[in-house]
Amino acid sequence: MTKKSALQIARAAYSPKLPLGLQGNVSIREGAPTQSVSDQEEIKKLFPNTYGLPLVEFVPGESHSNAPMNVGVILSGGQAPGGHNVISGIFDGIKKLNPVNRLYGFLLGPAGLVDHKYMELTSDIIDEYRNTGGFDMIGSGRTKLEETAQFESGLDILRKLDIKALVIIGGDDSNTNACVLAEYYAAHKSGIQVIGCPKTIDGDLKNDQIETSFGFDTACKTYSEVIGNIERDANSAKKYWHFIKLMGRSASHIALECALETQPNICLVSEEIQEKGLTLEDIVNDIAKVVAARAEDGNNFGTVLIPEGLIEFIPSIEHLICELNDVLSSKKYTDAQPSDRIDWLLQNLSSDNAVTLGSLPRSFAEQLTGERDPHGNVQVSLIETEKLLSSMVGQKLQAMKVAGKYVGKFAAQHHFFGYEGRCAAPSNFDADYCYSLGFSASQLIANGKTGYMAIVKNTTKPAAEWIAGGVPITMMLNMEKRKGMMKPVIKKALVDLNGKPFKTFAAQREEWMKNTCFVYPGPIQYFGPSEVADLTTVTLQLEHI
Ligand code: FBP
Repeated sequence: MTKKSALQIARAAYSPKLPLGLQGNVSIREGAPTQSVSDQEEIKKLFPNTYGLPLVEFVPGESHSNAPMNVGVILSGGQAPGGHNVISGIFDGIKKLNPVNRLYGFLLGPAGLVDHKYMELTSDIIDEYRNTGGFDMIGSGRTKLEETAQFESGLDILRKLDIKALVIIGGDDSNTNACVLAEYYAAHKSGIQVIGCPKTIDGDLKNDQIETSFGFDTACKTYSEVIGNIERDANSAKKYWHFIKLMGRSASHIALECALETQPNICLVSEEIQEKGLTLEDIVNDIAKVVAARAEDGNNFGTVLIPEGLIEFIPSIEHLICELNDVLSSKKYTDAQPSDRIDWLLQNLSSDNAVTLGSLPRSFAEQLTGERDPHGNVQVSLIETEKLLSSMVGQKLQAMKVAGKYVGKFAAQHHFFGYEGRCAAPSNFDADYCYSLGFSASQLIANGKTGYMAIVKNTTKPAAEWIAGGVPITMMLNMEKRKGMMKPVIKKALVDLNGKPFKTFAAQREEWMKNTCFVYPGPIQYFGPSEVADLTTVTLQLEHI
């Protein structure tokens, strides 16, 4: 048996809180038919069997008997704290419906379904993982479920195991795939239901129906704890500028939430940089100005938060990435198999993009032109923007010094916080939220729903007042260009520059730049007063109170 930490042992006994509507016998309340956020005609045509379904809500109800059923579950994409609680919520939910019900986990993501790799999740396995971080119970993966052969192979194993419904726990891409799979199985009258669950630390799977994706709360708290510690270190020694890159892929939600929690001197917000059309040089100049202004007050230290996806939002680099995505996947490039990728690209890119690529430090250009992920995205987590920015700021300050415009000392430290937060033990919020999502998924299944995502609303209130239900995934779709073709996808939520979280930050940042206003959030509290242990993110509070 593997050794457990004291916290793990104590935490295993935690009973996640459920909304009132899911605590006893449950009834379903259906709303009016829905439509997609845009492109209604096209999406209706693509999803004739799952379009227009009503929103549903679970409320206290009568007891009724439930026929036995087997359910399958898949963890898809990047890890996020709380995944195991979604699975334990599904498990407890289906066992409550009928104790003979069984749960199967497909291994290492969607590939497990296609390759028929699975395990039955029994109560002793589930109990080992209650309230733990990570996805290691069944593993995760990024295989895209999008081809008929994959759907058919999945169908074979689902039929063999007599599985009635499959729950896919994933981000926007995985839930889009869940929607396509639900439609396919409905169109082929396979009798198999597909339900999605909103996961991602990035916080970009949210809209009118989804208040937050699970894992965002714990990941941001984990990063904020460490940022707070760094700020205190900076304020103690007063000799380093810390450049801290934060995970989050394209959207800056994580950086913004951490800024609201820790009040750093600078937090870059990619969406604002794009809107203002700033260049890399503009960003460097702005940071250098803050460093110089603080140096005048004798403060040769500070913190800069940098969202992981920043470079994709700088217009000239965005254009370059667009062309790189096409060129690097073209036959011309694969046939050439150049020994020096950068030299080859400098000769084969359009002239503007070749100039941009040529202007970047070689190591950075190498990172930018590296391998794409299975969805065709640049792997922004591998690009060291924090080092690029600090070295360019250092050069700028040197030039300012020569011109007599800067008198301080500049020494930088670099950090990248990403993987550290993705498998943290879920906060009370994520433990409760995820368990409720899993329970909600079991009810959607019991009520014969397919093409739905499990949701829980009213999450800034105490858990008993949360409202559990389901949203048809087609309601969240719009048409977007992907790899040169228009595809139905769930609209990704970037930081809204008119939203309260950004405005709250923008109203205070001038003061945070000049003065030292650091806040030290400390570690996640799993036990103790509710106002500390059950606290949600500032983002969620500002968006929903
Ligand atoms: P998901 O979108 O799948 O939830 O993944 C989130 C994420 O953590 C991003 O923030 C990050 O850019 C990416 O995964 C890293 O991917 P990988 O785990 O493949 O290195």
